[in-house]
Amino acid sequence: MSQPPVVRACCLPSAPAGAGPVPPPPPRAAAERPAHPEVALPGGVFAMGDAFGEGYPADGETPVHEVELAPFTIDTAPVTTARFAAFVEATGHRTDAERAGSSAVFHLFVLADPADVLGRSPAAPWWLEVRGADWRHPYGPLGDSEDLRDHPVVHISHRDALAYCRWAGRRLPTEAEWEYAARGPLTGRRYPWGDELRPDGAHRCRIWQGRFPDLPTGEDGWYATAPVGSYPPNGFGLADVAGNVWEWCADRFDPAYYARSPRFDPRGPGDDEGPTGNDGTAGDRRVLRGGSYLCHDSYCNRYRVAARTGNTPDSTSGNCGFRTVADRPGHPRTFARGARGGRTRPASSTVRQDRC
Ligand SMILES: [Ca+2]
Ligand SMILES: [Cu+2]
Repeated sequence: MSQPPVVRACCLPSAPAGAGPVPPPPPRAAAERPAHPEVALPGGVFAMGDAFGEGYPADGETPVHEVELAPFTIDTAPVTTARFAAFVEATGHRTDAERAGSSAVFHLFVLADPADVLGRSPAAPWWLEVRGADWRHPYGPLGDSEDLRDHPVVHISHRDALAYCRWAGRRLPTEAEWEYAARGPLTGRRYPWGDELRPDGAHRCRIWQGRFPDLPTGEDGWYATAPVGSYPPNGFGLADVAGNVWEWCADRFDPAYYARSPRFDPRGPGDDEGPTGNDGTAGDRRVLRGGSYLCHDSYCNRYRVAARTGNTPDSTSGNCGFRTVADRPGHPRTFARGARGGRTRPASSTVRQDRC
């Protein structure tokens, strides 16, 4: 057995909500589905993984390996609060954060009575568990998301994202699809736009500016999320892959996966592949990509395009959202294997917030 890798505190709290399975909403009739600004990608072969050796070893960004994908379409930006609101209005979906009654909010941004601050993460003390924080109240019950309609929706669990996808007739990207789309036409680069974080001094993504975690400068005009598309898109037309919010992918997360993943359309470890993840939750974690407004080189460089992390499927926080993909008509994924059912973690009253 290998040693459990050290989890480097990052900008993503793990918070088992224990809310039970989310009932699937009925799929929407095609004519009623919301339009997603999206881009059609040709697929093909690309080099997946960290060519610079800059990832945290526990994340498993290596080895770099060739992956081949079928054509697909992908949202040009994360799903916004407005789009998610349309889904909730149509289906009555209650998110995991709403069912749990609380979610994790970054300490400087809390809009709540002190009595509604339920706890602080010992390992990542910038995360506070706030009663009443959810997608409608990203910073707590004393604020709302009315002014954030064009921002990425947050406090979304993997299960919430899947429920949205079922309704919208879409799906979550596989981790490989996400990285291929995020890289754009560039090969082996560090960021979606090249190798330099700030070419000519320009901010190219919504990440932490200033001293983390107590002194944000808001140099680019934002402190938390920014409206989607606030920065130039990559060469495929995708905005906000680096920074802004973490984005759920379909796959289970296993740091050792790249060493054994198939070349064609890898979809992550299956239920039958034994324990995965480095936090002791066998096979439970799902992949998250892209980093968020809390990432900063001083402690978490996961806004790089190869960076990966995972979290339990019912975890929610103020920096976690998603974007969706769809197969292209006439281009079915030809490498399909059997569908896998999800597992639900047992209910827990403990909130673990040990990551960024
Ligand atoms: Ca992102
Ligand atoms: Cu981070």
